[in-house]
Amino acid sequence: MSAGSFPTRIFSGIQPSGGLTLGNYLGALKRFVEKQEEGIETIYCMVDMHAITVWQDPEKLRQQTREGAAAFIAAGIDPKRSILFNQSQVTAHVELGWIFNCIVRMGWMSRMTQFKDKAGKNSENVSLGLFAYPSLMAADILAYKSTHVPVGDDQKQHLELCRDIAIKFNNDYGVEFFPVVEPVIEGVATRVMSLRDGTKKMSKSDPSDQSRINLTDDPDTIAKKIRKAKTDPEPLPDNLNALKDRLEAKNLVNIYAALAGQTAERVIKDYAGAQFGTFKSALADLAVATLEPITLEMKRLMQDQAEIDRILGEGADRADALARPIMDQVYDIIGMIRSRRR
Ligand code: AQP
Repeated sequence: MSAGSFPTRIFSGIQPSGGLTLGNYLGALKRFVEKQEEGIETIYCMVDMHAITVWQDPEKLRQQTREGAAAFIAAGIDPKRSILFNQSQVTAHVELGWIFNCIVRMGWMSRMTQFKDKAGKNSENVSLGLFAYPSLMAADILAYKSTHVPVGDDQKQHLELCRDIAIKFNNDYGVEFFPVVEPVIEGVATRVMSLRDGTKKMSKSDPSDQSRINLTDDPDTIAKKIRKAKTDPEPLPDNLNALKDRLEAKNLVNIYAALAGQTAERVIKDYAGAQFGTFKSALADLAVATLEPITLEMKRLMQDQAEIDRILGEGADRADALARPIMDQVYDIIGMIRSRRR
């Protein structure tokens, strides 16, 4: 079953494993808003169950979940038009996650590069949850029979796994039940890189705060981080090809293009021959102009945390109403007795 034979439904999520970054904004949030504006049914989630695959301080986790939700709303997600909630409030995710753990093969999981990157040399000591993460992610998506998933480039392999899980479930049970999802990885900022190392993704859990721009950073901090971003001594060239091996410079050009809504080709033409001092100053102005209104609105929203919790609860009720009938059918398909009176 391709995604095409199912009604279009968008799902995506972000982990509240820290404060959101410019990478999360450009690679995910900004695009979530665009999908909502296209009038497509959109379901967005703070995936708190994913966050605990590495240790989280409980109070910080609650705050980061609220702050993430505030970032969604401040960036333009309207909780009336989109469904916005936190994952743990809708139990279908973990129920289907377990079922998918029994569908997915160890060999498939062992090939997941994000696990290898995150576990590093410490793979004996990380949680089983971190290993099983992609199967829960497939459940997040398929609990709603979602057809399209806007994500950054780092999630591509997990979405391929989600497709394999849907196909295997459908084959194993002789049904055409789950859609084979389409990844939506678009734009110039599908992989925003660290400001300190052009080979590493900008990440909220990078130990260096200088490596990223946080959505909570004030204008001075943003400008300082951009000014200090690693570059090289050469001025900007007049074509993108010449940036092939200048990873840090290429990253800044891509960030500029994504923030300005321009192509990277346009940016390089406009700044051909410019020194980094000039370019970084223009980039800092652009980043502040884009992010400052979002940061201020997040701050305002965070003053009424009960309201954020209410929005998440209402979103969870709406999400549950979509997922529950799908889960009832899943249990029926796999042969589980459902005789409780609800
Ligand atoms: N650097 C990035 N560039 C473009 N997109 C990115 N995303 C994350 N980082 C970048 C996209 O944001 C969405 C949510 O990701 P996530 O926070 O759930 O998990 P992640 O991909 O593991 O992001 P982080 O910041 O690296 O989190 P930690 O440090 O906790 O592991 C996804 O669509 C992702 O592609």
